[in-house]
Formats: sequence, structure tokens, C-alpha cells
Amino acid sequence: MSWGDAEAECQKLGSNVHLASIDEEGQMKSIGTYISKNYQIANNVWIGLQDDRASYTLQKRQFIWSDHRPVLYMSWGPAEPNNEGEQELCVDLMTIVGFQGWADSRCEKEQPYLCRTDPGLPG
Ligand SMILES: [Ca+2]
Repeated sequence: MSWGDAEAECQKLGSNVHLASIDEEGQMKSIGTYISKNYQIANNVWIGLQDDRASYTLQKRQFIWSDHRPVLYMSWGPAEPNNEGEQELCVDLMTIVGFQGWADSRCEKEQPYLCRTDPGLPG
């Protein structure tokens, strides 16, 4: 489904659930390995990173996580983010690099998604 629909689906799972944020390289590797081993997915997979449109008007791209965590780490795939057609405001895990590199993509793209939950956080 689209990035927006995927984020809404994650939120239905609980008050602390959003599309996945990724904090560091070890976590990225675990996630990429997990998806590759357990799923046959030809599409990219949505995560919670999105272009902050407000700052985009300032000609400076800034990415934010839908769960409001600080952006501590990024793992762009080859030639990404390229903002093709100036319409790629959402971020996914690239299937061609084993889900370990990120791409900016059009938010309307229909594709699988990954949620993240933190039961320890207050709602
Ligand atoms: Ca792109």
C-alpha cells in the first residue's frame, strides 16, 4: 500500500506503533537479513522516513521519522536519494541491495511495509 496507508495501518496496531525507524547499522543489518530470509519480496519495503515538506520548500531536504525519533543514522543505497521528478518524498528499503540500503520513492507506490513498536514507551 502507499506510505500514508502503511503508516495508518501501523498506528492501528497500538499507540506506539509507526512505520519502522532505524537507529544504527547493526539494527539495519538485522532487519535486512530478517526480511531477506523470511520473505520473498520483489518490491521495496516502506520504512518511517519521510521528507519534511516544510523544509523542502527551503531547498534543503530534511528527513524525519514518523515516530518522531531523531534521525541518527541513514543508509542510502547507490545513487539515492535522487528525488526523481522531484516527487520522491518517502523512503523505502531497496530490495536490490538486500533491504540494507534506502531509496526515496513516490509515496503513492503500493508496496509492503515494516512497522516498529516500543512497548516500553508511554502512549
Ligand atoms: Ca529515488
